[in-house]
Amino acid sequence: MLDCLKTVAREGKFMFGHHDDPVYGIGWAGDEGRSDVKSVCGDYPALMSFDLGDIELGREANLDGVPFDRIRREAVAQYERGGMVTMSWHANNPATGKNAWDVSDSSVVRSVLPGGVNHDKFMGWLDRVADFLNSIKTADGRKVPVLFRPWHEHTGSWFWWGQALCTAGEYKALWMMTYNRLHEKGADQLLWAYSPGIEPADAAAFLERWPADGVVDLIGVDAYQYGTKADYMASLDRIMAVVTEVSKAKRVAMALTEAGYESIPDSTWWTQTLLPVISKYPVSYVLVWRNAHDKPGHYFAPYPGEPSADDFVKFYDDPRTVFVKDIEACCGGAAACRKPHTAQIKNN
Ligand code: BMA
Repeated sequence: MLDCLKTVAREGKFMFGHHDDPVYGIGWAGDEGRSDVKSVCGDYPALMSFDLGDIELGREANLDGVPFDRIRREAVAQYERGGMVTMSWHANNPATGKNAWDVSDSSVVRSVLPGGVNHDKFMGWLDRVADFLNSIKTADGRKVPVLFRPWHEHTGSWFWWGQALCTAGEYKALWMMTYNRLHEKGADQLLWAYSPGIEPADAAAFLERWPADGVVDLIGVDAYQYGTKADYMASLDRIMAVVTEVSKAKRVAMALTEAGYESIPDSTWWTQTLLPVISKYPVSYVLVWRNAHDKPGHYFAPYPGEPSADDFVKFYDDPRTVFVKDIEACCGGAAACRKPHTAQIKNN
């Protein structure tokens, strides 16, 4: 999977990704074989993203109501069609029992570290994450590789693991504890993505909470448009230059781990805002957030009849974008990357 991500960027292309792509969209929820992106351009995204929030509580469905069984099934299907899967985790606040956005207390990260009052409970949460990820297997028992993206947007202060809510040392310890526990549970099929927000002013600030070399495979940022096109293009350009510098220094892949313009109030956003900036940098993928079926106006990808849909088709047709049908030609696909090297040698 890492080979694929790197190959795509080396060829001057990037994969398109969409959160919760095959499980709901505008005007539908739970249908099989459906995707707003596919309805618009005839192809699934190369990368699909899902969220693990609420798995730690042992729930059947995640924080947005998507059953974990369905997520597992869709992750396997995406892998088998040659595509990639990434997962974020909006983990509940382990101290207060409220959600990930509860920032009422700045001792929460400390409380889950060794010696903290919530440590034992939290290790149980990590085990549930590991068990779920390890359960995502093909029919012949191969674990599906997943780009895991925990503790994201941590340079902002809206999640309990955010900048003002813990020290750099505590954040790093949280990352390492997560990494080590998942490895102890055998989750060696994962790649790890480190994705702050747009806050870091330079490479040093970007690396302030860098957990350690060797425990991150891909870096990126979550960067949404809120203001004008010019402001967004300038801020995206600035932060992608920082990400590129860090990616070269640390020899890790890079991406735009979340992006979008809620309700897409710009009918040429895909080819006139996103593409011109992103094409300047060696990104492996660009991922847009979900098309909520139950939150009016909360969508980031087009759907049939949506005003930016025609522009999205141009974006799809651009030789630089990679969707699932392109991925096989580009790098052989995620499944090919998982072939053991010895088997490849024997076959040659
Ligand atoms: C946010 C919003 C929320 C959602 C959360 C986790 O950005 O989309 O509605 O619950 O992500 O997916």
